[in-house]
Amino acid sequence: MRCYDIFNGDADGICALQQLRLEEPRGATLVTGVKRDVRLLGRVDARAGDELTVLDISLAANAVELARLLAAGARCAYFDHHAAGTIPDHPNLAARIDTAPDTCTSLIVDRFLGGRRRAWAVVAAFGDNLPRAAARAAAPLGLDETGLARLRELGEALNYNAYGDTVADLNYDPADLYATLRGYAEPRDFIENEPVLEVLRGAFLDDLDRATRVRPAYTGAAGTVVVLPDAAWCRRVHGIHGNRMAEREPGAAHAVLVAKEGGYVASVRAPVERPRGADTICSKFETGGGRSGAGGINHLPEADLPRFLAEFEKQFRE
Ligand SMILES: [Mn+2]
Repeated sequence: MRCYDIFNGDADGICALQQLRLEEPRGATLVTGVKRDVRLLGRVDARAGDELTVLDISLAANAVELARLLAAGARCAYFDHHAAGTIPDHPNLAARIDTAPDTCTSLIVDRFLGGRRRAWAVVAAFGDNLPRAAARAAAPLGLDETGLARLRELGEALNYNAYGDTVADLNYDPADLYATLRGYAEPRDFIENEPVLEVLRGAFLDDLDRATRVRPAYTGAAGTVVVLPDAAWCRRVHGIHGNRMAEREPGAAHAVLVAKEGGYVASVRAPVERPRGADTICSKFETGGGRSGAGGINHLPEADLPRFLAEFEKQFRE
């Protein structure tokens, strides 16, 4: 019998596993990746009797592979908070899925464990940008303001670490990060004894500082468009940079483009105060789409940049 621990490489996935394995240690093959790499079950080749623990990746995105593994006779404990689609009714599947907007996988695991590793769930909730849920969960721990702030910093740092196109873009491979974490029962001791938080905070501030220094490709009545170069730090920080700009200037639209071979990956945010039109502009390009408040284009060919800037101006000029 072999065990596989399959988890999203962000704060939520790592802290969900941390809680479970502190309670029930087991040697398992770790399967993880960057935050957006959610189709992790495709990498697992399990046989009858093997045990899979799956954390913080959408069941909908893994449905075909999950069916394959269950049919092979594997047993699967599945914890998640993303839209699941149809949950298979299979005797070897124990699915604990809650898509409530104020929960995350680590809080679901916390409930499952009766709160026995609560501090890690608090770290994860902060990492998943659920500060109110995190503070609620932290209440029984009796932390002072500094103690709570440290958990928040760790959650946000672990979350930042997971952004990139491939593991090579990241400061730490999430599997290594978990291997370092697993020796610590309490996040407080991890923070004090390992350099990880300091390293990630420094890297984050560095990335953000570099992004802030890039002069916009367009500024006008509609908002701001920034084009970042083809580099690992840009793939790590472009989303957070976009959020920060949007919060600072809620009346304006924003787009962040990251250069890659032959073109750009684009993310577009409608003005926070008028969250409409991001999907409209992105859909005008072949690989674009999204929601009204935020959209993206997977591959914006280099030659289409002028047309993108014109559409941006037209869409968001009031
Ligand atoms: Mn999550």
